[in-house]
Amino acid sequence: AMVAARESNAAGGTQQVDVAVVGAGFAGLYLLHRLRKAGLSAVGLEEARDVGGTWYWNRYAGARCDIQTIDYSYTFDPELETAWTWSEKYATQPEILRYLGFVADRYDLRRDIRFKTRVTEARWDEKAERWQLTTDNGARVSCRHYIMATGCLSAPKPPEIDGVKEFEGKVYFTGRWPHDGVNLAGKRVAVIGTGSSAIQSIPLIAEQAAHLTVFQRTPNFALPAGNGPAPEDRRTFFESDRAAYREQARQSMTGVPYPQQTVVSWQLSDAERRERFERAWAAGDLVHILTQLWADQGVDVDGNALICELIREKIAAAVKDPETAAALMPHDHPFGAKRPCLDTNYYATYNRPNVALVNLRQEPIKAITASGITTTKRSVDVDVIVFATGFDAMTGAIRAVHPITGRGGKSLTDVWAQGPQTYLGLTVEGFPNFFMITGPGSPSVLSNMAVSIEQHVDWVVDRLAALRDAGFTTIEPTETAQAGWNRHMADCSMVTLHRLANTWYTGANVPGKVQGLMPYTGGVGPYRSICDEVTSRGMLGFKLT
Ligand code: FAD
Ligand code: N01
Repeated sequence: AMVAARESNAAGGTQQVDVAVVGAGFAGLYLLHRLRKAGLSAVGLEEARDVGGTWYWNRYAGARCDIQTIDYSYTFDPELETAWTWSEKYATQPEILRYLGFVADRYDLRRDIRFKTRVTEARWDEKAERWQLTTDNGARVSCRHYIMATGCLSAPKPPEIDGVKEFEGKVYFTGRWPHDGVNLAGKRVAVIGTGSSAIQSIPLIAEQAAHLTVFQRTPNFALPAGNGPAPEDRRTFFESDRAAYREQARQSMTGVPYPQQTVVSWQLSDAERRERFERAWAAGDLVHILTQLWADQGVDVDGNALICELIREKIAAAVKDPETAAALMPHDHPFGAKRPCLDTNYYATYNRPNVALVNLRQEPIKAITASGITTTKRSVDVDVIVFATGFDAMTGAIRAVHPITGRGGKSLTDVWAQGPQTYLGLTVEGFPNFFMITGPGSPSVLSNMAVSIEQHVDWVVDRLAALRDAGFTTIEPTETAQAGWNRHMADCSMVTLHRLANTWYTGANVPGKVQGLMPYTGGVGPYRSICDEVTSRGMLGFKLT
């Protein structure tokens, strides 16, 4: 059927499949594998030249995962787990990309993927009960189900600074790094941004460049990565009972097998709190320090402030110049309300003679000029500008397909004018047979994404197979279910501290974007139970026809 479909397309026809999967990252690859096993015909449509998604595009020096790779892996096939061993606690981007290539080969997935193909429009044809997809290279696809596995952090944010076009030097985006690398030797370099991408790349850029100037608007909390071999305790737990290890991750709050803390901060003495903190700091484990210090750290501002203070002490100790150290200390958000970063030589880099920090809170950028960057206080001449300015997160890649037209000619842009509305973060009322993997309203970016992606994909593919077997052709959430999910999202968001920070979780990083916490804060395990309950109660909240 695939061959026939390809041929019909070559002749200017439309490829007919059961399911179109947009994106060939972690999510798209697993979808294609599961759909094939379920006996559904599928095509993958991917803008890039190869698989990998995030790990295809983000090739800047220093790019790594921040969830330990032992956890940031597929778990659906025990044989795959024994066939691949990670070399480090936090693998590099090239290694993760190799892994995804290995997975694509192992399950022979590339043969169903059309690369260099960007989906530009999607329309629901009510009569045919099929989606019609348009792409930038003229290929057309008609599918019963349309699944966007387009990524939460895949649409780079434009620079939003006047004059970028005037600049006569080289400009790079961390999220679109050239494949053959960039030689910065002898160059004067500017990095704009101090999020995770910047914090990973700055130490390596500083080693190469003649001079580096970092332009910081908002400081972030960065924790020592302590990279190296996977830690003994986790490896032992994993090796002793792999199935139990994975199951604990699936039922956990963040998708990493850690228990719920029960001791709250005020039950501990100063010394006990410090002891816990120092142990976590030395462990170099983002999830540990985010969830395991004390039970109120993520839900109570006072319990949280204790940690902020301890981290600021560490910054003061690491950075020699007191003014630079003070500028690097976050004061505007609770720890964890914004994604913390992993530090491999980050703070120490500011002790180098060839590195300077410009605090944009004191001297905002006025413009980029032909020769560099001008703030309200000075002009810095540079040869290279690196934008580590982040992404139009969670909804950017979905909204970039425009229009997505559902029932009655309704456009998703209009339906989401006041912010994304979804049921379970997976589906949207008025858009039959449309699914998002890690969409707004799912735990996604607040979790180990590997675990969340597998859960979403399993749930969606199992439902599609069950619908087919029962003779249904369409599935769509009800208005009531969607409204209920949005209320539940809002209720959950009042419990954690995420709402107290202006971040890409809330849309605050993109001028003009509607503000509101986009990921589900109720946790990975509870979310899984809800999805399972929807199924066990006869597809609660869905209309099937
Ligand atoms: P992606 O990997 O983003 O893949 C989406 C794909 O869809 C892309 O290849 C894109 O080209 C394609 N696409 C989008 N729109 C279209 C279109 N219209 N037409 C055709 N193709 C399209 N998460 C963690 O849990 N742990 C980590 O340690 C971690 N580290 C990260 C490090 C970096 C540098 C970044 C940017 C993110 C990190 N993340 C991490 C989040 C990461 O995005 C997810 O873990 C995961 O890789 C997402 O997989 P995905 O398949 O959902 O999306
Ligand atoms: O993007 P970001 P990122 N002028 O949005 C600044 C994952 N990830 O690519 O905070 C000046 O976090 C902006 O300043 P402010 C991870 O989930 C993981 O770094 O808006 N500055 C901020 O400092 C992460 O959270 C890893 O005031 C401007 C920075 O640019 C997510 O991806 C590695 C500006 C953007 O930071 C995004 O991370 C990389 C402007 N006009 C990514 N616009 C791991 O470690 C933006 N900024 C696994």
